[in-house]
Amino acid sequence: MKHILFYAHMALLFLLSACSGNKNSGEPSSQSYGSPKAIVSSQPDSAIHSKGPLAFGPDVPQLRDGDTIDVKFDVTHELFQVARAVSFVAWMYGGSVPGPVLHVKVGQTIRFSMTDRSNDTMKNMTLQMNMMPMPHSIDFHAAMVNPEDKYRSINPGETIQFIWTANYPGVFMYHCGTPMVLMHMIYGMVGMVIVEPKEGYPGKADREFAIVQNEFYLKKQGDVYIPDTSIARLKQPSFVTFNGKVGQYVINPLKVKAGERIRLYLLNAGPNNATSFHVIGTILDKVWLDGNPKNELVGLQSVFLGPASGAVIEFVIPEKGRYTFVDHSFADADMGAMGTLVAE
Ligand SMILES: [Cu+2]
Repeated sequence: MKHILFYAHMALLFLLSACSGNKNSGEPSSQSYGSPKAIVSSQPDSAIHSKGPLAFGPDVPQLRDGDTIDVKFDVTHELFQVARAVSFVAWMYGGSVPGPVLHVKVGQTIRFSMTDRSNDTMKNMTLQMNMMPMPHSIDFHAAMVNPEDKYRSINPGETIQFIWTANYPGVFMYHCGTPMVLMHMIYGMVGMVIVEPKEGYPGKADREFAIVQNEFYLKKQGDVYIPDTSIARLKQPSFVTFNGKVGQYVINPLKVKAGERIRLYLLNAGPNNATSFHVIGTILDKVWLDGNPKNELVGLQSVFLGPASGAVIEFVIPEKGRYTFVDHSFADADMGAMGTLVAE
């Protein structure tokens, strides 16, 4: 009898462990590691510069169905305006700073393609901007692949293609990893990937926004500005922004309604400084650190994120009014990391 009980007990333990998946990570055991070698070719793979479940913050792109998702965003060098009368030639993913938000879910495989078009766009620019075509690359923090292969630099005119599978839910960063990395990041090469849990984020929100915080380090040169690596090394930003433009949501507030539950996907792209994100007039009801619902914190006045950290933040708008959101490290708010939610 004792033996039967022992075997029944072991069988139950086995069944329980099989159901709960990978005990080490707390994530399902069906994770996918690595992928076939990246392909680099000397031609653009199409005339289209971007495709996939992409949108520019504060918009959150729609998820797409299917196990494999085609995603493409190319690199260009273009003039970008950070603040009134402050523009510089930025290095962009998908034509903006930060790059587009990519939205996928756990288990989906991303078939990614990127052409370095820094040579194309430069043809349209004046010489005094003094900008050369440049090798670039992309590093997805949401992927688990060999960085020497997938995150390698490609030359102007070349295309890199590789696949990766989303294993963990979260709000992840992507960025250019071409040396000098600090320089490529302060030129604008950062962006957000939202990986939803397979079954979606728990609960329901009335409204969603995606916000990337990042720093700009600029000095004036002629009529335009240029990023300055020496002040970036000192970690003394010229501007700190939400989605790339100083105070843009003070000028054009995000519209919400009293009583609504807001879900914010927040990424601190840095590259150097932390953020202490706070919404004046409410409390952060739920915070999933790095966007994984297993990392839940509740009732926070602010959420502190170092560079390359993200969070899903939910809060309720208690009543009609104007709710300012800031990096509560107030030097950063003063340099542009400030926005407004207007509740009618
Ligand atoms: Cu780059």
